[in-house]
Amino acid sequence: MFLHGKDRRLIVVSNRLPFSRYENENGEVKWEKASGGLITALEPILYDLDGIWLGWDGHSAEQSGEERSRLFSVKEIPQPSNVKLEEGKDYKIGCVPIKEDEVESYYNRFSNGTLWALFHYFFEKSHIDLSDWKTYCQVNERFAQYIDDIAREDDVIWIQDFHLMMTPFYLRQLRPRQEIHFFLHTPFPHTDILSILPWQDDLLGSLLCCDTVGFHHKQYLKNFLTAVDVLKRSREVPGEETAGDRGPLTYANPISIDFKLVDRTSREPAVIERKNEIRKKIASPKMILGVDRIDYSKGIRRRLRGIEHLIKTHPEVQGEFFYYQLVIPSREGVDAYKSLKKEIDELIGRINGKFATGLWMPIHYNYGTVPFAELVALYLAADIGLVTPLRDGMNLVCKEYIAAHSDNDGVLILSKFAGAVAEIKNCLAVNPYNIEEIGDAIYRALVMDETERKRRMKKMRKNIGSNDIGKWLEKCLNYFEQARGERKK
Ligand code: ADQ
Repeated sequence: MFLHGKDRRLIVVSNRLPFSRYENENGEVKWEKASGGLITALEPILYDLDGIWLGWDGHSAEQSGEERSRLFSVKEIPQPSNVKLEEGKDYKIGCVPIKEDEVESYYNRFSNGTLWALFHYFFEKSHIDLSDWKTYCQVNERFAQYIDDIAREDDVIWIQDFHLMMTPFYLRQLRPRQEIHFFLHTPFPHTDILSILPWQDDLLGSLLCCDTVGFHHKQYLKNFLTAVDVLKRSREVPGEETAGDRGPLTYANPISIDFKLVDRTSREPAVIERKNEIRKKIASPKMILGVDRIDYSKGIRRRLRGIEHLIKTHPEVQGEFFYYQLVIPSREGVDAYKSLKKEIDELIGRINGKFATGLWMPIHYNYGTVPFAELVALYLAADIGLVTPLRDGMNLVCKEYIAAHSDNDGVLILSKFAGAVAEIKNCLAVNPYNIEEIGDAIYRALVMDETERKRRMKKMRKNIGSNDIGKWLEKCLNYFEQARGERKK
């Protein structure tokens, strides 16, 4: 993988860096590795291309002017215990500061409150507030200024996700000739939903300032093109003034995972041993696994009620399975997320209280991040992967589950509203709003014979294995190249 051009560097820009900085009670600066879909997908690319990652380090403080364009090598960061650096590989990071009140307004309220909710079709949760929109623009403009500080003329700027949708607009004003690309990791909603946002024209206008705009799914691309069409027919497009008359090249390209890494890890003797240990501990014939960032869009509550439905309709399964829900803490500053953990705790308590018999409990729950090898061991130990988001741009957990099953066994139950379902034909697809359908699909997975399980898993592995993160990047870079060619004409 390479970027065409000798001195061309890849600068990935996202709201959060893959490391968070914080100060402990003695005032010492510490770093912690963050997790989430965007990091899982992009970090291997940064290592491979020796790139630069620009973003917020999670620490709400102003930086001095001289630190502003400082780039750190990831090797310079005092390594937290949960980080294993890739041998012989490196990339650089640059920090964009965000003040405390901006964190609340730009990050918690506008990005994670307004935009995330709207883009995942939870429009009633989407809170519309002019002052938050202004802070969003202010922070997006700062990101553009920081890019302007470090970028060379030939660098490829790749802005990521819904937190930074206005950055292309500000950057284009500073850098009329710079190569600017954008990729959205969430769904792009239908115009009926998008039009709820009073500033939709500004967001669209900003994306039109890019050289390319990418989405996970062709439906999201279609929604974007429809919105642009409506905008063009209704009024002057704000971004076009600075973008000139060339519009961006738009594409759909489903993101993936480092399949080989997960597959290889699942074959390591220590991981197999750990998987055997997990199986021994659970003492139930079948294990079902759910792995999610805590988020109302992931459908955890309905999934738990699906399990309740299963036990009610098939009491004979009591003692025969064990559901393990792994939840990674997320967006603890956002109101809609604060109550979610409590609701999940209570629901699990209620279901366990109702159905537990002797030493058996249907649901076990872990709230926290687990190391990569442990996650792979859990995937491998699970007979059933239960992935039921109410809406998800892509979803990498289902792909990790498939990649970890180097034993060619296991059943994947996957939401019809996850972008990934378009590529994974041999899963059991469910409507995640339909509790009965989830329960019935689990039952079907529990009783599925080995031949069918293996037939399905082999097909899923073939598909995901041949469309991994390397392929995704290659395709994105080809689109960049194509846009570059068109620009020269
Ligand atoms: P997310 O919403 O974060 O990503 P997802 O794609 O499923 O969702 O990725 C979650 C990642 O976090 C996975 O790699 C998973 O292994 C990891 N993870 C989850 N729980 C964990 C735990 N307890 N310990 C350690 N790791 C854990 C966003 C979009 C998705 C899109 C991605 C990439 O919402 O739709 O797939 O970006 O574009």
